[in-house]
Amino acid sequence: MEPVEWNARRAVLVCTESGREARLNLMNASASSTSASTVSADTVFMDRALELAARGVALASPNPLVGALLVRDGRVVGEGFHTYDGVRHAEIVALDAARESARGAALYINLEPCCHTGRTGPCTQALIAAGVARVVVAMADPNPAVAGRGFRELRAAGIEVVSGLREAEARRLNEAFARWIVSRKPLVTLKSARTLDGRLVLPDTQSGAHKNRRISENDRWISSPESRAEVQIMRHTSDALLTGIGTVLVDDPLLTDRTGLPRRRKLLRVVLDSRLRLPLRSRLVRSADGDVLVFTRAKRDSPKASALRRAGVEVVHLAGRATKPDLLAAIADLGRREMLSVLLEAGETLNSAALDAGIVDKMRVFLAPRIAGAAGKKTGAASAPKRIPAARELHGVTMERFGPDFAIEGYLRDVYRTR
Ligand code: AOF
Ligand code: ZN
Repeated sequence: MEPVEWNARRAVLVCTESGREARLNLMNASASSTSASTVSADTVFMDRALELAARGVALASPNPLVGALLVRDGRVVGEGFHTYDGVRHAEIVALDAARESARGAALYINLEPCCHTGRTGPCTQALIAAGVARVVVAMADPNPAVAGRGFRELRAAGIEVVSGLREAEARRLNEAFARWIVSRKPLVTLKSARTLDGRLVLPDTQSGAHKNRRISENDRWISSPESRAEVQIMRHTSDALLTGIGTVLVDDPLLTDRTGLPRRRKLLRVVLDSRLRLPLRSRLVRSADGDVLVFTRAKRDSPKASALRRAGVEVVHLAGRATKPDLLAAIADLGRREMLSVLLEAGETLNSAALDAGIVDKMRVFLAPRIAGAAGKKTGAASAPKRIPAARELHGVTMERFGPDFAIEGYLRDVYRTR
């Protein structure tokens, strides 16, 4: 069986790794509505390029997800995808596989070929030298070093260039790269799960704290097993996970990527903890292995900071007077660490602070058709606003079902348009 199968109808990627199935929900559910019977050969090959690109999930960052194939006389003569450690760009992997068969072939690729020298030479020149006749691309490269110049170089060499096929899917696939390459800030996705009476479900309630409360297996979770599996996929496709100390104290979450799928860098687990209250005995600290980072305003040389460092936690001091860590500074720091995507899994306080600070690009809310009732204490409730500001509208809103739950997703920022 193919390790990754592109399912255009449902606009999801089904990824099978060592018998394990995981849905990689990377595409916009509404973007791909073309039925299989009406797609052109070009579209079929572009879907293959997208499918190849998605194999680079968690392996390509901080580079984009790119897949490419070379087709001659209707036959695939070479294909490949980019991983950061593999260094070679996708089109070069495909060229190397096709060798002489590349002459006169068509290249299908989800991202504009580069024309600059970074860790590798310009792909445009390699394609020209190999005698590729036609290049079909889904989207322009948002990287300012390329941004259209790749197309111009290919056309100037007499290569036919077609652009824009499956563009919506391609843009969705590389939205985190687009956000980061232009702004040097990660794409931040706020994820939360709620009951129908609006109670917040904390990120990872299978914790010691909850075990002590003697709640039944069914009541420990409010969102469905299907939703929880989806959240694991969301963690897998993210470079970092951000939470607040409140959530850690209440819930003692692990916050790891447990999909079992390969990743180049561990999911960086980040806690905003202005007073450095993170318990040394928390599961987060006990499992720290170069992948736990705390932003704090506590003194750099405090005994607690030293103890956390000895336990393998990176403690980063945020300067300034405010009592709360500066969200913008934390996000900028994560961008400097080449974190393209941050998943925010926190309580009400941090969620609303993040929304107010304008760091949230995208939201995904899982609604579980259950009622917590009076017993479902509201966790970390933010104080009521003095006045209700004009509500912001999300765009590109889609909805998906996970078991009995509905996941509603939308964007607060067009990452392809703004800085
Ligand atoms: C990739 N993989 O397959 C393609 C990319 O530092 P470098 O040399 O790896 O260049 C990275 C840039 O190359 C990247 O930002 C993007 O603009 C362009 N195209 N990158 O990592 C690929 N085709
Ligand atoms: Zn390249």
